[in-house]
Amino acid sequence: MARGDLEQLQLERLQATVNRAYRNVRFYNRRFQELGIEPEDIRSLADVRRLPFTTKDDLRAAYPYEMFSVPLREIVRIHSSSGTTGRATVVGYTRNDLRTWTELVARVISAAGVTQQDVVQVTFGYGLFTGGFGLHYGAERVGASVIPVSAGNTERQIQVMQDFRSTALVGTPSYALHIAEVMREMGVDPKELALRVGLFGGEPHSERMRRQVEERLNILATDNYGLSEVMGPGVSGECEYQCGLHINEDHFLVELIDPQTLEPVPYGQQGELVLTTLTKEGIPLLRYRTRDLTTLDPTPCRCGRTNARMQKVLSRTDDMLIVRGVNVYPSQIEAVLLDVEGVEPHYQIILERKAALDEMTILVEVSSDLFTDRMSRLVDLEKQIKSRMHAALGLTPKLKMVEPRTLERSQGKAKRVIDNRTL
Ligand code: DLL
Repeated sequence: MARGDLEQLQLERLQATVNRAYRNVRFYNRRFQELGIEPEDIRSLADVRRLPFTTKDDLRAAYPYEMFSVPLREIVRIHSSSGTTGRATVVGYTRNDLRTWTELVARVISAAGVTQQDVVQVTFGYGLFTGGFGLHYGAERVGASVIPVSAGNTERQIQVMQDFRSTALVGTPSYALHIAEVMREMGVDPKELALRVGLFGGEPHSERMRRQVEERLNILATDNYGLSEVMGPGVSGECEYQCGLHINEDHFLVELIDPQTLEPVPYGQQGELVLTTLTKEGIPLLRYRTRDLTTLDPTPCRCGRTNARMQKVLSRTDDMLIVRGVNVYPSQIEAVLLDVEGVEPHYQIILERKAALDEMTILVEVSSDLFTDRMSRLVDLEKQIKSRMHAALGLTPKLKMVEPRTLERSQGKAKRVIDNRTL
């Protein structure tokens, strides 16, 4: 779609969404009154900036159904966030919402090159988490043969992969690496499998981590992004060129803001992604602050798609760690570690406070031959990582090198940071 046509469609849909939110959701009605605006004030796409922001806390306060803009009898599906970082948030879908969701995930899956010829193995959990059901229906919509294995039981996953000749793997990137590891232990050669493509999402993973997944499973790995509050997976996804995630802009209006000043950030610069839903009926969201940091590129892609692309999400405004006053993102630590030969893509960051001082320890798995070799190699590696950490972060963490398979593996999203400080 040409930009002009897209913008016209977006404006019509934005106006409808604003009307729906204003009339049916008390929270928005109140916020409009506080701001002294009415739906009729939204005359252009730029007017989106006059609308109120919505945050995760607003959704929490509305628990469970206060944000719904339709009566419960029109809601046909309910999902929820896990609530690990606070009270859970609940999302409801109307029949049309489910249709849209399916369609948008199908786009993401098609962009990765998956067709009705493919056998898609879904390793996301089926449950309140949106990953399993979201990818499942999208893959069915494409016409692929879908295997709903769900999360866990890694040996069985591999057995299924062998016997059913799965060609596409769906899950978190960290679980994909774990599958590769168990394959090696079982003596299964990925080259002998039918697997050719992987659709990964739900958690950040660096470019280097992606390459490791690709090498170890002998596949092309694409990244896809979404969040349950806004819909689940299907917000954006990469095509086979792997150069940014195409945003489904006909259903989501994107803005990028400076998380401190809340002012817009120009193309190419990093900012917090803010999304306004354009077609959702169950829970229309205006200017939802995702806390995810990215950059936007509005230029058309080599693949021919004209919608804007967002760069891989590597960090969030709320995952920044402050260690002895130094700001550190886990993604920076991952970047340093995976750049060093001999380091495995499994690590954990542990924070403690000793005598009023922060202490950061990084547990990192290194290849097993390092433990059987001369001790000096391990010492050299440690020195090398420390000096690179110092250069990149401005601080030198403690390092603990451990043997492969020491750190706990997750079957869903990996837990990289354990903060034991009582601040
Ligand atoms: O993780 C939805 C999803 C499922 C997306 C499966 C893709 C595949 P939530 O559990 O609500 O929803 O978590 C949303 O996870 O705000 C990001 O911080 C992070 N996230 C999701 N996808 C990616 C990704 C699902 N591809 C939160 N890269 C988001 C980086 C991601 N972070």
